[in-house]
Amino acid sequence: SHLTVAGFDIYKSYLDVPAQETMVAALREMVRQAPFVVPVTPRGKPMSVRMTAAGAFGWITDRQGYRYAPEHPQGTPWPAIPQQVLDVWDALAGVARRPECCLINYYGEGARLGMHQDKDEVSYDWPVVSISLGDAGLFRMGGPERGGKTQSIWLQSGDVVVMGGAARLAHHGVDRIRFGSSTLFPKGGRVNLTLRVVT
Ligand code: MD3
Ligand code: FE
Repeated sequence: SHLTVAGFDIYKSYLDVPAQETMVAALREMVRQAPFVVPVTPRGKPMSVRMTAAGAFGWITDRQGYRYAPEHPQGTPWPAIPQQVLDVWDALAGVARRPECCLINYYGEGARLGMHQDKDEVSYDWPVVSISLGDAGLFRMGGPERGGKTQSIWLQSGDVVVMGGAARLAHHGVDRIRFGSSTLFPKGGRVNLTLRVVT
């Protein structure tokens, strides 16, 4: 239950429970301004994950394709990335750029995210920082090629992952969540915040 991929760093329980609760309060405010949507793949298939975003750009997908967009599909600007979230980036990414996108993924019962690479950013030179909240999720990580060997690890509430270097272009996904394994969200589920430099 340990991942050995160059550039993959996991900070178990980086956020304590009070810090997670503060982040959930900020999350509720973001979602009030920018509600979760059902993303649809370019081929027209609805994804099981619900998505929204904060920052200058949000990652969206619909029949038009995958892209970073300056507005929510409802036509409003994305909310600002909360300072508490930027503080995690500053502490762990240690780079000159600030994230321009905080993608917010919600996993309800049965939701998953298929294996993919994050390749819609202009540069892959910047790390990606991921914050897990709520129910545990089984994260799977492979290498730069599709269909290679993979390793899996459970990400728990408060865990933070930093992907840089070779890990930045690794294939990865979320196979399943342990619905109801955390009490952070009264109705259950997992939220992942992913911070990225996009331009
Ligand atoms: C490894 N999210 O939003 S976060 C995504 O838990 C995404 O919601 C997953 O994959 C989630 O694109 C995984 C951890 C993560 C994020 C980005 C990565 C791992 C990564 C980029 C490169 C390599
Ligand atoms: Fe990803």
